[in-house]
Amino acid sequence: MSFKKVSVIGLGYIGLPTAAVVASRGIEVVGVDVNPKAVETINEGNIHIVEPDLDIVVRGVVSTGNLRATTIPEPAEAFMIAVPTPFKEGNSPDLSYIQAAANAIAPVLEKGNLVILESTSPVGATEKMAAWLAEARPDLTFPQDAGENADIKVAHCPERVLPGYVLQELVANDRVIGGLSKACSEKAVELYKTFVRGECIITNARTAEMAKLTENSFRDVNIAFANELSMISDKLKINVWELIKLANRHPRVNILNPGPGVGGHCIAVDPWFIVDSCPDEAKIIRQARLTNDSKPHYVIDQVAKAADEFKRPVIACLGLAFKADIDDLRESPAVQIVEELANKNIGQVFAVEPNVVSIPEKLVHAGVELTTLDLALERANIVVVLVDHKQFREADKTQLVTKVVFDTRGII
Ligand code: SAJ
Repeated sequence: MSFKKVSVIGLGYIGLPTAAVVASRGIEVVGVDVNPKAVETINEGNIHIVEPDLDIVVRGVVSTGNLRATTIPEPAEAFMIAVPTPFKEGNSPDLSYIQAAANAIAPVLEKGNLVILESTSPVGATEKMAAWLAEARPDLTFPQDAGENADIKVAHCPERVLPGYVLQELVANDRVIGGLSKACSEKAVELYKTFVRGECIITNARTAEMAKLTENSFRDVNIAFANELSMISDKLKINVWELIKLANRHPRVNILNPGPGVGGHCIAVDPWFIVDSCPDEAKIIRQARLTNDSKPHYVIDQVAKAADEFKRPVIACLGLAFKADIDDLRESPAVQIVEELANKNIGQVFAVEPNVVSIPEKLVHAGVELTTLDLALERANIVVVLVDHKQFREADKTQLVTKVVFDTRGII
């Protein structure tokens, strides 16, 4: 095996599963994270995020010594960077985490190393990362100047795993590998082949960056279509779920599901990277973002109108996560809806979220109470289904007959 020691920078929703899977192939993996608490948790064989079966894999590789976490980078043969790429004010990409990761690993880089950027990035980010590395290490050569013979190989290989199915998709999905040179791509393929069963397809870094943004924008645009249909259907007094089911009977139609909005750190963010690069051309992509971002306000207005019919109703909001069966509340439309409903002070707002033990401070401040499903259903006048968690899909729904129900996920 050509890679004996690999370092993963950023031990979050992508980095930790990647580190664990690489380690499970018998490679020594050093995970690096700026959060000492996460590092401590992982070194104890535990995990700080919710992802099915990840705890078992992490416990296994930590106990065999194949995975260890630290806050300070150390030399390795390959570095896989999986840090956040949020957007700044004005929806332009914030590359500061990538820059910080590059600066952190630069001192330990050695001739022959491979550096891979896995974080979803705007077109040109891998070239920028290589430039930051080169600036920090003038004693080494990099592909942008030295081409095929560079001391350090650099590639972009965007992560494409679906939260909730990360362990399966990490291994099964095809990977797009965009090196800054042919030699960079080939070296990256060698690394991914150690744990990926899918195909590793070589392209250049810019195309790999755009491929990832395209995948998520495709989904965003299609969800926006479904969300637009749901609002049209409300107005025309049509059940949107039935409508979509019928239209999807056509052999070439496959409409996605409407919802309370689009959340998470990926689909609600990545399309903006394309819009930021090509504002005049990316018209549909921008409109899809605006449509999906407007959906939570639409839900809030509907619920507020219904609340007007009661004297201080109990409003039970089912789900806070950004989608089903995960604990991730980042950029969640459900959180936004619950917070704004509570701030409107139109009733008592209960939140039910079986995947967390506490709710964000801003919700506590707004007066939201985290309750069990049973209590919420017993006390509620209005029920708002915001996430299609398994517990809600399987719950006895007879109690709902007497309530005003807003089912944004079509589970009822
Ligand atoms: N959603 C809908 N209707 C749908 C599908 C999703 O409203 O029909 C909502 C979800 O509820 C959620 C949001 O969209 O709020 C995003 O969920 P998702 O399941 O579509 O995607 P993510 O963000 O969990 O993961 C996506 C995936 N990308 C694609 O499917 C093209 C995943 O493969 C990527 O690796 C991930 O983004 C990422 O990290 O970029």
